[in-house]
Amino acid sequence: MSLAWKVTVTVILFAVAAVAAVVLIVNLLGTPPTVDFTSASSGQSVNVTLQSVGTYGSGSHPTWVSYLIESPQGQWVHSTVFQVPQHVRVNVTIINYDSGSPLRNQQLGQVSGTYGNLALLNGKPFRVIDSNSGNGVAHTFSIPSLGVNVPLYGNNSNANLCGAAPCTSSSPHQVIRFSFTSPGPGSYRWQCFVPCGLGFLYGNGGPMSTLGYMGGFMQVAS
Ligand SMILES: [Cu+2]
Repeated sequence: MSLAWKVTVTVILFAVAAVAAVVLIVNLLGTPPTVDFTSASSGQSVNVTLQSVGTYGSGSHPTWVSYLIESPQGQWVHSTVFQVPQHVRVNVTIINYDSGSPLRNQQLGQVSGTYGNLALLNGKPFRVIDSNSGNGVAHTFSIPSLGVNVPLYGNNSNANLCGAAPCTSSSPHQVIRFSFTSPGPGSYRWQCFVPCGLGFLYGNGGPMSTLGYMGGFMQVAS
C-alpha cells in the first residue's frame, strides 16, 4: 500500500468516526422542539391541543407510543415540550388514538388539579374512569407539581386504530378536554403515568423515559 493510499484511508476512517460521533451526540443531547403558545394567548387563556398515538409509525422508534403537540399554526409537531404564558387559563384538548387497559393504580383514574376537578370525555363531564370496565385507560396527562392528573379513556383495541402519526379524525379516537391555571414562570415536568412502554422493563423504559414521547415539559414564560 502506497503512502498516498494509507493517508487517504486514514482520512476517510477519521471522517466516518467524526460523523458517527456527531450523530451520537445530537441523538443523546437532542431535545424535542418547544411549541410556543405565548403569542397565541388571548391574555386570559390559551388553547393547547395534543394527540396520543399507540405507535408513532416512523423515525427512530416507529413502534413507540407518543404524544404530539399541535402548533398554533395547526401543524402536528413530534414534541412534548410546550410554552404557555403565566397565570392564564390553559384549555387542553387531547385527542387519544390509542387503546386502553386496566390501571394498576386506580388513583390514576381520577381527575385532579383541573377546573372543577373534572374533565370532558367527548363532551361529557367526568371525574373518574373505572379502567376495569369499557376500554380502560390509555395514558394519563399528569403534571405532578401542580397536582394535575387526567386519565385518557382508551379506544376499543379491536377497532382499526391509527398506526402512524399524526393521526386524523378518520381513525377511532376519544376527545378529552380540561382546563387549569398556569402557575408562575418555570419549567414543569409533565408525563404519562400508565406504564405504556411495551417491551421495556415494567413498561417504564423506552417511550416512558424519553423526552418527546410519554413525557415532557410545560415551560411557563415570564
Ligand atoms: Cu402512556
